[in-house]
Amino acid sequence: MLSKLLTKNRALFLAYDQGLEHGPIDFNDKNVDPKYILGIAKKGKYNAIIFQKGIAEKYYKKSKIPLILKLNGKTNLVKGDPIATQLCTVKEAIKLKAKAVGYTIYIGSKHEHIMFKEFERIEREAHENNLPVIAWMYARGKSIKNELSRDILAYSARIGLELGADIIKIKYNNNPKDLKWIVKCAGKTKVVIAGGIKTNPKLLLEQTKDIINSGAIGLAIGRNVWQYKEPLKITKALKTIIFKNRSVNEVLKFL
Ligand code: FBP
Repeated sequence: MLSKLLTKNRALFLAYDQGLEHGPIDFNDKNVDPKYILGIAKKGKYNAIIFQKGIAEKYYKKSKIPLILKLNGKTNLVKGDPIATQLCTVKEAIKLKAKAVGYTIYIGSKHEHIMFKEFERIEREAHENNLPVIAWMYARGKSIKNELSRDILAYSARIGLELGADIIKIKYNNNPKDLKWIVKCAGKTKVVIAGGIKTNPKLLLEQTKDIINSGAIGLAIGRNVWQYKEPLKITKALKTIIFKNRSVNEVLKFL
């Protein structure tokens, strides 16, 4: 099921669901346009692009880049323990020719049981239709003291495995030793790392190298690519580390 989404068991996905999660505050005149993002995904030959339904319906149609359709989401306007409920069905994802579906679970939130239940139903339907499921596993809510602690990240990873996710997407806490343990806890569920807010490009490449060396299969990254002044340059550097196992020094020349 996963082979269509991976290259040599590694992956670089381009995430563009921030318009719902954060609002247009993440965008400028260029990257506010989904066509610009599709251009980066195509020219950069990403393994897949991640959209919510509305953008997929209006912009994706003739694209050759595999689509991961996000099936739930929330805004950051509501405070308190988070919940992201289903916004789109597996059937709609199939109609849009998605190659996988994505779903966020806020573990630790007092609403996690609702997301577990919804995830289980979505996952069953997706798997019946040979669609892999990617779970964004984010520990959030009043009961979570530090969402980036080794134990919380490892717990998130293990829940992803227990629930049957094919890939989990988690945050990186900048500690390769922790990530090795986290990847171990995920077992046969593969791990990709979220990009986060825009950071120094050299640091991003160093983190990517550590992430790959720790056993994660790659990145599902957004702002650090499409907010970068030349997204195809950072893409080339990331891909050379992820797929060709090159060092940071070897790829710095691409920037
Ligand atoms: P970025 O690489 O831009 O951080 O995107 C990764 C991602 O998981 C997006 O898919 C999602 O919109 C966003 O981060 C959510 O992040 P958060 O919940 O921390 O605001």
